[in-house]
Amino acid sequence: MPALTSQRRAVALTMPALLAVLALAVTLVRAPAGAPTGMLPMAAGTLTVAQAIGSQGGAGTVRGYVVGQPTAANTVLSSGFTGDTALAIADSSGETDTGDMLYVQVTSAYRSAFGLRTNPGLVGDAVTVTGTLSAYFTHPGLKSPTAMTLGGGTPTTAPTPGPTGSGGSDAYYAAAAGKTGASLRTALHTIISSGVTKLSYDAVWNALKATDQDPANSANVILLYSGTSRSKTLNGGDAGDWNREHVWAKSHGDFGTAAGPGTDLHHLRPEDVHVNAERDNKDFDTGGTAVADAPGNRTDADSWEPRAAVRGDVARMIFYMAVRYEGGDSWPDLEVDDATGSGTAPRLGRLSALRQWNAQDPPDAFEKRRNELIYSAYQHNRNPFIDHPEWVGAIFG
Ligand SMILES: [Ca+2]
Ligand SMILES: [Ca+2]
Repeated sequence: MPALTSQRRAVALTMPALLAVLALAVTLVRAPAGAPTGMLPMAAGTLTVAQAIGSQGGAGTVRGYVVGQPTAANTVLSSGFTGDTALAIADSSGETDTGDMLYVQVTSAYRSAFGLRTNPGLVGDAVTVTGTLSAYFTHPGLKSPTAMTLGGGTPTTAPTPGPTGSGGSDAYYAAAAGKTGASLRTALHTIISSGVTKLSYDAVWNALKATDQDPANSANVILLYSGTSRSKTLNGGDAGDWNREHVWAKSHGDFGTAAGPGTDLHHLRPEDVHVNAERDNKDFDTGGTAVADAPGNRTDADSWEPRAAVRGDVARMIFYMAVRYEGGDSWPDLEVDDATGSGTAPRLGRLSALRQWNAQDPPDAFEKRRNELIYSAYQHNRNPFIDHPEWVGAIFG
């Protein structure tokens, strides 16, 4: 978090100089007065956001920093994104004045890569967009994009090299670079425990409605074990409702629901009230009989085997908890063991099954999106094992 913040500040500080150069370049190559804007040579004609706001009408290419999601002429969300159809870009990555932003329409072809609901980590990144410079949300805008790319050929800061090249999260893990085993574990514990915002148990309801939203239906959440898509409004404690499943069962360490491990979004998931009660506080392991209302899951007296699509997700949540909570604060030291039936001890197993599941079910888009959203909008820490599943072997191997 501190590394990212200072990096973005550095980007913002260099912008006036960059703008001066760009403005000069555009002035020098600008077509004769009266020529349509669409006739500007593409290579040299990239506009700043300020220029695009002043050049509405015709086609153009604009470069700016993603600052949020516009929802109305004077409203731009900077977190908790609700859709993939619009971006606000600005000449400064720290811009807060909507008057200095350009609203960019994100058409269906670009939503999976540039929609903020799907990619909340784009905030602060530079993008270059080509399209029609015309009003969007009754605000200066760019519509019907024909090209959208990250960056734009004028990098202002070099990215911090990361351990194994994980794109946007490299800077976050800089202090873990080159480490393995116990020293990697210690570095990750410090990284993921720094600058964390702890949620109240009540705030978890709304957070889960965002982090676990059904990609195919924004009115619903996906339930972890059963895989069911269910209305966000059915959160509660009655039959047919969904509630807050603690994947690291809260009796294993008896940490309850005060702000801390019991409210940590990285291991909390929506689940059907009845299925949640069936899983109870069992450890995770392979085997058992089929669970009727959660297809693909199996259970026996002391263990639960999740459906194949979320086995890796469960494993990475458990490994996160073991490294996040090391007993140095007021919470117990949570540890993974290779057993089941550990009762109320701060232990959860079975390590051998969890390692296997991490390998069998690598991080998917849903899991990565929720990690990004928890980082950008809620807790401001990440699950390292989603970004680097190979670190399970490096620490728990
Ligand atoms: Ca999965
Ligand atoms: Ca621990």
